[in-house]
Amino acid sequence: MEKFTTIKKIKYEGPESKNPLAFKYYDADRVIMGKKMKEHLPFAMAWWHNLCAGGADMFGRATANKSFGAKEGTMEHAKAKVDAGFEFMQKLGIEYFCFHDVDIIPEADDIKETNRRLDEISDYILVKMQETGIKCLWGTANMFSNPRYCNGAGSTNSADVFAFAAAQVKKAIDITIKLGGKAYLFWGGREGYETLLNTDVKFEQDNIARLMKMAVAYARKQGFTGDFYIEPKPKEPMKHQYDFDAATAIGFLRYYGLDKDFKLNIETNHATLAGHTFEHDLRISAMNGMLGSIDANQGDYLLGWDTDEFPFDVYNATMCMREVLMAGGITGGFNFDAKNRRPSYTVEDMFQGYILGMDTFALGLIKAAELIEDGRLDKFIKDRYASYYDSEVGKKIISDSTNLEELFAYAEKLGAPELPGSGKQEYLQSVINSVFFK
Ligand code: XUL
Ligand code: CO
Repeated sequence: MEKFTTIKKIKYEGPESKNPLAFKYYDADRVIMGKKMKEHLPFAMAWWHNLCAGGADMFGRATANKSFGAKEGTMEHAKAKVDAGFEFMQKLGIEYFCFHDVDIIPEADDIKETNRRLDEISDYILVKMQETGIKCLWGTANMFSNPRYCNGAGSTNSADVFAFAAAQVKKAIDITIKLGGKAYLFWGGREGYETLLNTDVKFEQDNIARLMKMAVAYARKQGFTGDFYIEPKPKEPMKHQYDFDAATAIGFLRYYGLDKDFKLNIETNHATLAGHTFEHDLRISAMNGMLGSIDANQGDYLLGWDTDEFPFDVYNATMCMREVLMAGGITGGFNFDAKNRRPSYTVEDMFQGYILGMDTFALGLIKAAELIEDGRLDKFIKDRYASYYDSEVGKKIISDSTNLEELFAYAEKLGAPELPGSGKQEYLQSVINSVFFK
């Protein structure tokens, strides 16, 4: 039965359109730099925000009704969410979804019953996938909401809780494989600490790696060929989280020999919480060959927490798409890990959040391609390092054929180098504006 009876299929109407339920920039089949927009931008729906969360916060209960006509906490409700989710994705032309195990069913007190429910709902989801052609981008286990994970999952001090986490990961991998997921994700929300007074950091990190290694071994044994992802985040809910940012997660993966199986899922608002720009964490991942996927959202510069807003900042989306284009695309997708603001509680708001996000990324793609075609930024960067390619000493440095003694003698002969050339930040920023508003 149709759940969103007031909403028709969302169409592209172009920038002149004033229709609040139409795309202004996302034109799925428009070709940019040789590829269709929908191929550049494999969008995904986040099951948890879109189908589960009603806008509750620490100070008040939900404003949006996500019952979809069924009693919450029942399997009927779980199925109603599947129906609503697939109708929602179809109406928006979204081809992927991402889920946590407990987003798709109400968790039972007993793991056997939880797993039975997961089997039942994944059968139901599979049918919908076959009917619609919609695919699973990634699955994950929620190992942060249940009180048993108050001290973490892989990093917990309790061996029984660790074993329970392992069981949950096994089942979440089974369901992800069953749904043909492209990747399996770890977001370590509680994998961190509140105080070093009670924490053995090395012990905890060793155990997180053990859990990840077991996950890889198990999934590969089942024939899973997709990527594993770590989604870095510096804090919230824990004060200090081990997967702080891209650089930290890459160091961890290399140290434990997990870097061949894992890539990173970079989330805008997590990068900014770590004190970086979004494009910084994308660049660090890409240059290490580990840019896997993106959780697309944005934070609020006035607030110090993860607000998970729908992407609106076109400059930011452009810088993201510039990184993605320069990296040759991503193998994952763009998952809207985003939620409506609490006072935006209607069905139209749900659709308009996604329309905003998809249009913002479409604009980002268009503008990033224009920046690359304009060429001034790339040329400036190339020229900036020219002394390494043009001079004898530069060539020696980058071909690893000199040493401190030789450079010492060179410096003495030189007396003092000239200033290294202006960084021209203000000029480059004006280039961006001139490409944006021509
Ligand atoms: C939390 C967050 C998660 C992960 C999946 O900040 O981003 O929703 O994406 O667990
Ligand atoms: Co996320």
